[in-house]
Amino acid sequence: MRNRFSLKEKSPSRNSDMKLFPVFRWLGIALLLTTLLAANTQYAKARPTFVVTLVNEGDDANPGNGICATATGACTLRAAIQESNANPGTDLITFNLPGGGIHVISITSNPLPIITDSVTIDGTSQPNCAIPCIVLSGAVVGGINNGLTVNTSGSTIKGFIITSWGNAGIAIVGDANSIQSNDIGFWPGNPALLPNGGGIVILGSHNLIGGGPGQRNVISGNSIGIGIATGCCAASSNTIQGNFIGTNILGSGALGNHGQGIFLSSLANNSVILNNVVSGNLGWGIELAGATNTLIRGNKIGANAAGTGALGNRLGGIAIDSDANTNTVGGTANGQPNNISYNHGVGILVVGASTVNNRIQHNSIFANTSLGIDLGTAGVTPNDLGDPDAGPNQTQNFPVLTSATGSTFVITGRLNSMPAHAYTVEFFSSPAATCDPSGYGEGRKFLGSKLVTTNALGNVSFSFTGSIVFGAGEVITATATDASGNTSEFSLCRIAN
Ligand SMILES: [Ca+2]
Ligand SMILES: [Ca+2]
Ligand SMILES: [Ca+2]
Ligand SMILES: [Ca+2]
Repeated sequence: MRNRFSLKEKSPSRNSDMKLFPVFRWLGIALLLTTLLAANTQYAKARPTFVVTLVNEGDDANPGNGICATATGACTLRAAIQESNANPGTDLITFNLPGGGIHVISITSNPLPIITDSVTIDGTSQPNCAIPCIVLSGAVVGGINNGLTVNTSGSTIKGFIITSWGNAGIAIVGDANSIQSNDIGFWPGNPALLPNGGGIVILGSHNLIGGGPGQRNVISGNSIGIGIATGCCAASSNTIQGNFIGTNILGSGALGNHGQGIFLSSLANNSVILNNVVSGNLGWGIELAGATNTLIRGNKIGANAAGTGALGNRLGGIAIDSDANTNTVGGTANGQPNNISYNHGVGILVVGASTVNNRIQHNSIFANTSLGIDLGTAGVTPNDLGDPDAGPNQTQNFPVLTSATGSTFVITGRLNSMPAHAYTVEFFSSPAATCDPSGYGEGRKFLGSKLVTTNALGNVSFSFTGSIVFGAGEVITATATDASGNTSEFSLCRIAN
């Protein structure tokens, strides 16, 4: 339709030009032909949209005939999925349920069909909807079922409230699917949690949970928020971006998942956890239980979405354990550091004999009740001479600061670690009187870093001149990171003079 319309509109204005410029005339005709051909191709590929008009259940009477209809002629979500599965290629399922307010699709008999063929199921299509307004509830069917199981690639699920499923709200078995704009584990405005076992469980690769600001999922109140590779299946290169995990829909209050906000097993690799708010959970905000090559960047972990107040995770901010290695928390570019604050417990825990090469850089870590970074045994793990000890992050020795001068922004200190090795020393400031009771600090504001190399005895002294202002009384701290990415605990606090 759009192409025909544009053809009619453009023809009159081009007539005069055609007389003067035959080349343009032929070019114009060629363009029109191309447009028409494209329109025909589009038409040939056009696929039926299945419009769900009934919240009740009911099987499709004739899957594969291109029509979503039960025996009584209605299109239910169950029938639409059956028809989409039977109709090879990507279909679109939209909604036009009668009435306003919240529409509850309560599954009563069997779980919905597994999605086995690419589809977009768009809850945002429902008219008169304060998105999301369509509930997929497992409260009646009970059992250990998933709300939706995506066993295909290239599908999109968006705009639902998904509650009360014994297993996952959404389980993704396939690759390259997108899950966006859903509220999972609660009804907005309803104080009662209606948890799923897991909000979203990912067992495939290259899937996207969330995305830009309009694509945020709010995943709260479940046993765990998001699990990657939990139970089976190597899962690679999945992205969790821009979601609220453990908070209300505004990101202003806690609505914690009962366990971890995000949990990655040892079968998860190359995951990207970007720009989420992971706060208010009763377990860890994020646990990397053996996961490798994870990038954790730009998140608020323990703070509210505005970054102005406390919504601490109950066990701590991030746990890196079970031989998880080669993970990165933060980064050197704008937007990559995380805000890890207000957690009950440590900011970042690294434990396990072979849990190594976990780089922690440029983050803002503050107001956690225990250490900002804790390697191994709880509490400050003392430096060992020459740093031959192994263990989590090789139990990397931390620097010792000997002076910090507010008027010149000069920080001096020394590091003893492995002989003739290069280390990156990062410097941080925190407001006055915020040093941990242990005397060791956290690091609220990243001031800069300096690359140093130890001598044959493992010693190096350094003097760093920053460009970021700090004043007398502020708390100055530092970390050391070796070339493999083993980051230390924070140093003893040095109060700037
Ligand atoms: Ca049919
Ligand atoms: Ca420790
Ligand atoms: Ca060591
Ligand atoms: Ca050590």
